[in-house]
Amino acid sequence: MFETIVALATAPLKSALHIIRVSGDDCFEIVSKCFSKDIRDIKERTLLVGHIKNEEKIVDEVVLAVYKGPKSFTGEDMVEITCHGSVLIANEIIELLISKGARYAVNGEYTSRAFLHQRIDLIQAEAINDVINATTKEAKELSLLSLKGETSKLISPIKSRIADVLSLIEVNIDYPEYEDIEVANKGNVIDLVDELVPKIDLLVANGEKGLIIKNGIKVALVGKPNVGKSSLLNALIGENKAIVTDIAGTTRDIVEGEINLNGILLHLLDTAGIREVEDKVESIGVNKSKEAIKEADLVIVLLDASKSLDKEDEEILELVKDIPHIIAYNKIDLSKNKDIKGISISAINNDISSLKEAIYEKLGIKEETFKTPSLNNVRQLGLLKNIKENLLKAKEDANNDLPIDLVNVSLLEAYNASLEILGEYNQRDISKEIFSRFCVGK
Ligand SMILES: Nc1nc2c(ncn2[C@@H]2O[C@H](COP(=O)(O)OP(=O)(O)OP(=O)(O)O)[C@@H](O)[C@H]2O)c(=O)[nH]1
Ligand SMILES: [Mg+2]
Repeated sequence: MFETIVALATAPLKSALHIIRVSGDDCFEIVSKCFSKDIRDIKERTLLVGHIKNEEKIVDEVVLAVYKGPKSFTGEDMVEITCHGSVLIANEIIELLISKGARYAVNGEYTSRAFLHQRIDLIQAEAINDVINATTKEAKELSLLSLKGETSKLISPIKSRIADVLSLIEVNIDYPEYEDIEVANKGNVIDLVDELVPKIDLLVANGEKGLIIKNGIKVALVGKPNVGKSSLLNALIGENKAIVTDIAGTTRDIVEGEINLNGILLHLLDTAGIREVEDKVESIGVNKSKEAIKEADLVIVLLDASKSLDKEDEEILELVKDIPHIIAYNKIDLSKNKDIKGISISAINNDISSLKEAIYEKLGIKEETFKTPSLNNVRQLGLLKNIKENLLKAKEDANNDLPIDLVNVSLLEAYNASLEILGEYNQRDISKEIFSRFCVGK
């Protein structure tokens, strides 16, 4: 029994039109109570023009898109009411539908219904959110690939290969009397793990890049005072957001900016120059800079090309040594020392292209990465790593000659994690897997 839910699908603002979605077992019944035509017997997807009526009073002239389940987004009987774009009208229609037996939907409920009715898997459900929240064209396109089911296809073969070996072992354990079944041995497990682990490693690497395309990265600009960090932030974002002066210690708090670098969103953090200070406010700023280093996905260490490296620079380089970083020399226009090795820029002259290229290169994103479907959220990546760990455990147990039913425990864990990626965990039926592969019941 699926209650009938109703909600506004468009933003609650004045606009040309609004769309109200209704979905559930009594959808057609409820809509018929307030529409000028009876839609209860509609069997095919159709469009109808008519009036929404509260008893005899006309509320609005509308277009109804009627979807007979299961051929609808949710998989249920569903109606989309397109009305005029006044929030008052939309609310009046929603209230009317609620008075006739619908209830207001909670966040994500239409998508969760689509998942429950197996119209989409969990990866696709997550992708719907990603498409809506994408902040770059590239992120949106990557999420659309997941929505189309391309990402789900990456995990299905892995799930299926684990199921092959798992079911072979289970059959051996459960039906030892059958002689025409291949005997499961540790070789089956070792071959499986050797085949799948490199594939999983590739999926993880692609997924991590997909995560960068979707969410962008945090980039901290750090260095001692006066090297030009705030000038660099301003040059990167193309506006004078951060205060720039020749006084060391100008920036006290983090100043944020954002740019789209060839399709990757960079969340930039300009920080206070790091040095030993007595001043209370500045020292709080310096602590914040150190925190920013720890939180950043990438740190740009700025050095002054017109001066020699000193102890303060060395200390900052020490702070970032275990964090992905790029070293860049600023104020190259002042530098008499022409043979600087590394990236050299001049922030105040907007001569920063070599740094932008270095950032992009460091991310390892290629043209084709944008078109490569990937398991690119934290949940999916965590489960992928879980599959790998369990496969490696199964191989270790097999190599240690543990009984096959014990080796099987980790294999089953890996299989369950692959189901969980697709959101199929609760639908799992291992016996179905077994019987689909073997004629055990013959
Ligand atoms: N010649 C030259 N001067 C620069 C360049 N970049 C910045 N400056 C100057 O260096 C001084 C310090 O610049 P800021 O951007 O405020 O330096 P900062 O690293 O943010 O300094 P703090 O906020 O004090 O840590 C200013 O006078 C800038 O005009 C550059 O590429 N060339
Ligand atoms: Mg500054």
